[in-house]
Amino acid sequence: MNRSHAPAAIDISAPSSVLHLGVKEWVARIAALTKPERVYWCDGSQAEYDRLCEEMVQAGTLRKLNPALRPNSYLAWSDPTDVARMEDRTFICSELKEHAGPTNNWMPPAEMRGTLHHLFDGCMRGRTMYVVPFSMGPLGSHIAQIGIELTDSPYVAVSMKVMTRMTSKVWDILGRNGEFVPCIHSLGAPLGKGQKDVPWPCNKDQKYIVHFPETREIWSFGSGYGGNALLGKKCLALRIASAMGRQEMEAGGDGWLAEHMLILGVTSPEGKKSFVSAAFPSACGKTNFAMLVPPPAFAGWKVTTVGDDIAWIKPGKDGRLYAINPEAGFFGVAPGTSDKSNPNCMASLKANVIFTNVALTPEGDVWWEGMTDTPPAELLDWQGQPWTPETGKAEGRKAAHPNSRFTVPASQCPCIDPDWENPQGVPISAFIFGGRRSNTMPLVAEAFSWTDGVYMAATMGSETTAAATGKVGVVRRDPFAMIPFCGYNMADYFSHWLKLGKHLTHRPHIFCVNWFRTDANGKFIWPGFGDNMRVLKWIVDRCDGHAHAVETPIGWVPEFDDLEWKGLDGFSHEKFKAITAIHIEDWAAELFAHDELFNTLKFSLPRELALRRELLQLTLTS
Ligand code: O2Y
Ligand code: MN
Repeated sequence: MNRSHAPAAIDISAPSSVLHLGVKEWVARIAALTKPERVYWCDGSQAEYDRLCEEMVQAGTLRKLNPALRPNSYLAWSDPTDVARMEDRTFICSELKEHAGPTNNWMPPAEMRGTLHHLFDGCMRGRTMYVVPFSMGPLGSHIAQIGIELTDSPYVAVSMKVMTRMTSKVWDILGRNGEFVPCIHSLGAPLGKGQKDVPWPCNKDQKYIVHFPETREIWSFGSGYGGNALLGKKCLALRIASAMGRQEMEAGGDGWLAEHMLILGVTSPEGKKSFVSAAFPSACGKTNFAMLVPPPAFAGWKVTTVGDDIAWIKPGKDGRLYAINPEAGFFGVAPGTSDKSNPNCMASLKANVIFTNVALTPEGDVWWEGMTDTPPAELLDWQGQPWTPETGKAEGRKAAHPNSRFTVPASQCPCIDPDWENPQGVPISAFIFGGRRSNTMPLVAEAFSWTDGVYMAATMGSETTAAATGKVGVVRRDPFAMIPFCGYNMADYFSHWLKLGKHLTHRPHIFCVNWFRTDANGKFIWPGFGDNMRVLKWIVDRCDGHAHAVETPIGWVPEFDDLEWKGLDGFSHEKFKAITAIHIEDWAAELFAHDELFNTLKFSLPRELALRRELLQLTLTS
């Protein structure tokens, strides 16, 4: 990093409400290392957000959208090399390699600290270092955690206001010696004297997203995008938090779960309310499910959203599990989101949004593939280039980047649950695990037991899509949809789930779902979207003990007449059979793939899971 000319002494003094000496010392230490031009302590106010956004408009990072069409909203176009999370640059630096496990990148902590020290030395030169105090989860909730992010990106600072509870009230919660997770982020793009900045600074050569689970620290270098840079989300709320939840059980406490799960509420016409939490890998319609609109035939049923991506789940004194959404906003994928696929999401996006890497219309609004059936006649694409439907098609060029995003307060969602900020959390009746599978997995199945459910989730797989990988239909194992997000050894994570379940007196039921079985022409058989309500109703009815099911080798499944079909007249018994049948040949290959996964994790794989696999093999072949 650039180490030329020592910076003049800068004012790092904290606001008077910061009483925590550890925080002040840490900020001073990181400022001395990174050498910013100034340090700014954020208060999380609307005035501060508006001012930082205006400064970014002046700098060319943001474009203000037409206030008549999209009030108080902005568009950012990132550097084309900085468009997504980078799993190959993400590290879990536990003292022992086996504690990170075979599914994480690992480096010895001392070696990584040396690398980071070198990279961060002078990396904020010419920039402002923002001190961002935030709470993941409602302020003061016993399930919430405090983080402080130091970042040289104003885009990150304003995005953190949307995605977390970013407020100077955090200083009161911390007091003189409260615990916090230190998160250090730099774009890795220092500015020399008089050097003109670019709209989206980042480091094109070096990127590191590093977690130290034992000391609970996060260091991120080189990227200003999404999960690489908004460190409260994947880094804290999943990787560090998952390790914390297990450490607390290993230390003799109850332990808890940090999961890549949405949380939703389902209310029946009789007013009976249940909450479920569901994990899906990417490209499975997770946000659509979180904001599901029941079909007209389900008059009186209501689905409400507690969270769209992450759940923190703790045992309560009553032996049940309670979940909070640690986030305050949605950072969702734009392409494919429309009034048809997700009207609640579209309604959330009417104002106060930061869009990233979507296309710009001549009227000063946004557009992305799938937003409307007919694209606008002309646009500027996500790289600022003129785009028309014709040139887009001829050149195979999308108007919006496939991973383009919206950042929006969750409070704007019309179906937000009244309890979404309840500090006690909401009681979970069911866990649902889904994947994208053209065959093998049935529409829905309920596990026979907690252990069987953990097996179902541990062996989850999902087929790749062209948008995500370029390759279509390759099954990737993604246990619990946590492969990129577990902050420790995945096999130990399975054990943690098994142990936690043993201590519960009221265990949630566990289900797997698959909306994506295809027919001989490769067409989806199940209509999905709002019709997933039919499956959701069966799930909550099963939890209440009044829905029929039949036993299969993989779990309890509904018969045709066990689902509500009102309003879906064309769905025949044959189609139902095609999405629920268990084919022995498919399952032979599936069990082989489970074995491969378990082999990778064999050093600490819980015996229960290996035994469950054997039993499944026997029942499927006998
Ligand atoms: O590419 C990114 O940085 C965002 S990834 C993301 C964002 C919101 C919710 N989930 C995800 C994910 O990768 O699971
Ligand atoms: Mn996610």
